[in-house]
Amino acid sequence: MHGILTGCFNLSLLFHLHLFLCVHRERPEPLDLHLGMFLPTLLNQSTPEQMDRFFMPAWNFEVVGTYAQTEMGHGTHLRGLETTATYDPSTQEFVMNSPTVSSIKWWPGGLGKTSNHAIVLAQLHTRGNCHGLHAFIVPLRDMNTHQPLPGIVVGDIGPKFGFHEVDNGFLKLENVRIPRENMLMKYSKVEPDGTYLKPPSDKLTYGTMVFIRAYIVSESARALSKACTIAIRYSVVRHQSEIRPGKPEPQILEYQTQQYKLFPLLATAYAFTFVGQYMKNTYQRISGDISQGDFSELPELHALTAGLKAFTTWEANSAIEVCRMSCGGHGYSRSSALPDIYVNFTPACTYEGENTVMMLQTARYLVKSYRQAKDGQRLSGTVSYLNDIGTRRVQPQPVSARPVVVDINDLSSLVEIYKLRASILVELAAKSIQQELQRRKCQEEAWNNSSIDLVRASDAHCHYVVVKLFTDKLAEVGDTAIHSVLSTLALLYALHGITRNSGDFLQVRSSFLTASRIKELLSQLRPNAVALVDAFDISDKTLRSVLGRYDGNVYENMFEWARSSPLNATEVHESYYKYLKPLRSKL
Ligand SMILES: Cc1cc2nc3c(=O)[nH]c(=O)nc-3n(C[C@H](O)[C@H](O)[C@H](O)COP(=O)(O)OP(=O)(O)OC[C@H]3O[C@@H](n4cnc5c(N)ncnc54)[C@H](O)[C@@H]3O)c2cc1C
Ligand SMILES: *[C@@H]1O[C@H](CO)[C@@H](O)[C@H](O)[C@H]1NC(C)=O
Ligand SMILES: *[C@@H]1O[C@H](CO)[C@@H](O)[C@H](O)[C@H]1NC(C)=O
Ligand SMILES: *[C@@H]1O[C@H](CO)[C@@H](O)[C@H](O)[C@H]1NC(C)=O
Ligand SMILES: CC(=O)N[C@H]1CO[C@H](CO)[C@@H](O)[C@@H]1O
Repeated sequence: MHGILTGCFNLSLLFHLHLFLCVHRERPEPLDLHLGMFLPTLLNQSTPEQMDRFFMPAWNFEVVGTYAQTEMGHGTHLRGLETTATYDPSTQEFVMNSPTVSSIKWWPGGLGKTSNHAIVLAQLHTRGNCHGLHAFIVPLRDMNTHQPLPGIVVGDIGPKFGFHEVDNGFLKLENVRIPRENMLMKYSKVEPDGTYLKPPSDKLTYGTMVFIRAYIVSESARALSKACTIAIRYSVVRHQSEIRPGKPEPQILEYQTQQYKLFPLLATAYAFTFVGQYMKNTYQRISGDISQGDFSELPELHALTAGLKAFTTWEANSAIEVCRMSCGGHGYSRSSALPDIYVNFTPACTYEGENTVMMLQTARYLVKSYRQAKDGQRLSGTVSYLNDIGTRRVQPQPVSARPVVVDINDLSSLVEIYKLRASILVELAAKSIQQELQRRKCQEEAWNNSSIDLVRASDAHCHYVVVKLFTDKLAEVGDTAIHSVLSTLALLYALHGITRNSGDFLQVRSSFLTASRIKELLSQLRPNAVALVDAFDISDKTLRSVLGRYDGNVYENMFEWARSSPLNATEVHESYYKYLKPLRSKL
C-alpha cells in the first residue's frame, strides 16, 4: 500500500477515506480531523520523503494530526490569516509565529488535547518576500510525554453549542523552529538557500474543496434522513387529541398540518440523497479528466458544489429543527436524538465555506455565464438555460401579463418554470450590478450592493438543479410501484418549493391549484410514509433515538432511558443533604 501512496496523489484513496468517515462517523470525534483532513492533506501535498516520514506514522496513529487554518480573527478571508513562517537559511529552518492575539489558531478539531502534530497554514516569508499561504507540519507535543513542546501554547477553546466530544483548540506559536523539510512541498518549494519556486498550476486548488463540499451534500441528506425517520416513525406511534369528537385519538400523522410539516422534508431528504449521489459520480468522472490535465468542467463543478453545499445545509438545518418540534415535548429530550443531530449538523453551514460566501461564489459564476450568453456564446451544463435569455427576452419583473402555461402534474413542466425563475433572478442580479456601475460605482461596491439579489439568484439556481436531478433520477427507476411513489415525492418537492417562494413564481397563475394539489399529494403519501423512511435503512444503533425506534416501542423505552439517568442513581440525591435539608431544618 505504501508504494501505491507514494507513487502519485491518489484521488480515489482520498475519496474512500472520506467515504469511510461518512459511513462510520455518526457523531463528531476528536480524530475526525486526523482522518478527514490531516491524512488527505499529507497524501495530496507531501513529497515522497514526507510521505515516508509522516504518512505511515499517521496512518498508525503514532502521529496524530489536525488541520489548523482558521484563526481567531479570520476564517473566510484566507489572505487575512496572520500566522507567519519565516525561512532562516542559516539553519535551514522555518520560524513560526503568531504575531498578534487575532492570529492565534482557533477552532481546529482535536487540536486542544488530542493531536501531537498539526498542518498549520501560514504566510510564507523568504528572502524578504511574502509568498502567501502555505502548509507546514508543526510538531506540537512530545511524542512520549504528550507535553507541549517549547514555544507551543495549545489548549481547548471551551464549551460550544455542540461538538462537546471534540477538543476544538487554540494554538499560539512563539518562535517555533521547524526544519525546511516540514513545509509541504509537492507543489511549491523553498530551496535550501531560500529560493521560492511557485506551484506549476493553481487549477488543482479546486480539487479538494470540490470534493469536501460534495461530501457535505451527502451529509445533509444523511442528517435529514435521520431526522425524518425519527419524526415520521414517532408520528405514527403518538396519538393525540381528536379529529372527530368522541372518536379515538388519531396518530398525529393523521393531522394535515403534521403531514404538511414532514412530507415535504421527506421529499427533500430523497432529493438531497440523489443530489449527493450525482455529485459523487460527477466528481469521480471529472477527477479522471483532471488527472489527464483536462480542467474544462472544473469551474462549473466548483460553482455548483459551493452553491449546493450552502443550499442543502441550510435546508437540512432548518428541516431538522422542524422535525424536532413536530415531536412535541419529547423532541426536546435528548432521548429523541434530535437535539444532537441538530447541534452536530448545524456547523456544516459555517465550516468548509461559510454558506453566504458559498452562494456568492456560485453567483459569480452565474453572472459570468449570463454575460457570456448575452455576448452570444453557447453555454453548456447546468447554466445552459441562460442561453435562452437573449431570444426569450425574459422580463426583469415576472409580470402576469405573460402567463406561462404550466401543468402542475408534469415534472418536466415544473422543471421549466424553476429554470425560468432562476434565469429571471440571475438576470435581475446581473442588471442590479449593471445599474450600480452606471451610477459610477466601482465593481466591488456594485457587487456588495447587489449581493442580496446575487444570493437569491444562486438559491434559485440550486433549487432548479435539485428539482432537475430529482426528475432525472425517476427515469432510472424501472419498478413501477417505486417509480410511482418517488414521482409523488418529486412532485411534492417541486410544488412545495413553488408555494414557499410564491413571490418568485407569480407568473404561475395556478397557485390555488398548487395548494390543493399539495393536499392531495400529502394524502397519497400517507400510506407509504413509514416505508419511505424505513427505506433509508438507518439502524437503531445508528439512530440512537428512543422516539425513532424501528419497533415503535417508544414509551417503555423512554421510561427506561429516564430511569438510567445519572440523577436517579440514588433515591435521595446528595444535594438534598447538602442544601435542602439544612434549609428545611431552619423552618
Ligand atoms: C464546529 C466547528 C469546527 C471547525 N473546525 C475547524 C478546523 O478543524 N480547522 C479550521 O481551520 N477551522 C475550523 N473551523 C472554523 C471554520 O472553518 C470557520 O469558522 C469558517 O470558515 C467560517 O469563517 P469565520 O468564522 O471567519 O466566519 P466569518 O467569515 O467571520 O462569517 C461571519 C459572517 O460574515 C459574513 N461574511 C464573511 N465574508 C463575507 C463576504 N465576502 N461576503 C458576504 N458576507 C461575508 C458571513 O456570511 C457570516 O454571516 C471550525 C468551525 C466550527 C464551528
Ligand atoms: C492538492 O494540493 C494542491 C497544492 O496545494 C492544492 O492546491 C489542491 O487543492 C490539492 N488538490 C486536491 C485534488 O486535493
Ligand atoms: C455594502 O452595502 C451595504 C448595504 O447597501 C452598505 O451599507 C455598505 O456601506 C456597502 N459597503 C461598501 C464598501 O460599499
Ligand atoms: C444600493 O442600491 C440601492 C438601489 O438598489 C440604492 O438605492 C442605494 O443608494 C445603494 N446603496 C449604496 C450604499 O450604494
Ligand atoms: C426510581 C429509579 O428508577 N431509580 C433508578 C435510577 O437509576 C439507577 C441507575 O442509574 C437505577 O439503579 C435506579 O433504580
